[in-house]
Amino acid sequence: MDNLIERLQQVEAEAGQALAAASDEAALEEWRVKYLGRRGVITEALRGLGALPADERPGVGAVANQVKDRLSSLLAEKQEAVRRAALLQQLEQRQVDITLPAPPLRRGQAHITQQILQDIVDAFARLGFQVAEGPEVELDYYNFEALNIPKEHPARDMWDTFWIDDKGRPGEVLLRTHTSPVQVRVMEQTRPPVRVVVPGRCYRYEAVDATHESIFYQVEGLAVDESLTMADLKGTLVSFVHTIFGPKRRARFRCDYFPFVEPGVEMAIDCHGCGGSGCRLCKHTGWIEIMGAGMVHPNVLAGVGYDPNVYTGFAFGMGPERIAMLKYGIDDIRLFYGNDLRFLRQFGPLEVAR
Ligand code: FA5
Repeated sequence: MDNLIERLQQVEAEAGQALAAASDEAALEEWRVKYLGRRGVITEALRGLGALPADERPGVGAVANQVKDRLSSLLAEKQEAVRRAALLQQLEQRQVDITLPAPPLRRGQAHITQQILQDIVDAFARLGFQVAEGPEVELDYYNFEALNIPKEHPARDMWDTFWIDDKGRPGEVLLRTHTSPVQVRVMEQTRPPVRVVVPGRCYRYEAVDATHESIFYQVEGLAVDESLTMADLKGTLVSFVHTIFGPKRRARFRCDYFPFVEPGVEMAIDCHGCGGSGCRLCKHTGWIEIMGAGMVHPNVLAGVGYDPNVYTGFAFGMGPERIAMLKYGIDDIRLFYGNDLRFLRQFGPLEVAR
């Protein structure tokens, strides 16, 4: 028994020295197989165990296990040291110059539609307008009826509508075709004076082309007070045009029809392509229409409980994509929502250094 234990101690000492000399992973593996492997030196040394009397075997077995455990933890330590040394060496060989500037990062930016919406809203905020919003899934009542467009009225044909099949309420729920219903919602909630702009998404069952999308934005405007006139409407909208397009743009108002205003107008600006002399862009008229507007119809005012004999107001509605198209010379509205980054990245910071 003593012999065996001595032999194990001898093996342990020898193994310790061998381990100290091993300096890479291959040598460590070789060492492991040699000393701790199934056919290794320790297993070999324990061959004689069977010849010992039964009561001595556990004592020797325990010593053997302790030796194995110690060697195993020595191995683990050494493996860690070797790995670390290899890593250090690797780092030294592959030195990185941390003072080099990093490659530029692309920074995100607001979508062109959001940018122009912000510009439009800012232009009106300067004139004292507040921002209001309303639901995109709207009731027929707000989208049409309260705007002086009763059921079966032919003016409904002006808006190709997506109807929503709401259980038990056929023909009552729709995707709003314009932001004008928010006029009514705002007036229901407030007393005059009112001055709001309403940016928001609208939906129409359109044949999509270069100037029509089926999902697009509008910005509505509404002002109601005791003595507002057409002059206020014109002054406000001309100021808006100058803020967005520059002080040289001229505005033209002509009669138009919308059931919820009386009188109704369309506003056009002189064509930036030709300065008003006529070109392909303005279809040789010299003018480009940018919005519908008018004095709020007395029926609409009365419908929300405003006395039309006391209060008057003006309202307008424009397509911000079209405003952006004119401002930036974009010739197809489908570019806005085609998710083509080559187009979108033109409207923001391209790259900035970290
Ligand atoms: C209206 O929707 C009225 N609610 C505007 C209004 C408000 C008039 C208040 C009077 C008082 P219209 O259908 O013309 O009007 O649309 C207004 C603007 O929305 C258009 O000039 C256009 O710029 C934009 N627009 C309309 N349909 C589309 C479409 N399919 N795609 C993109 N823009 C559109």
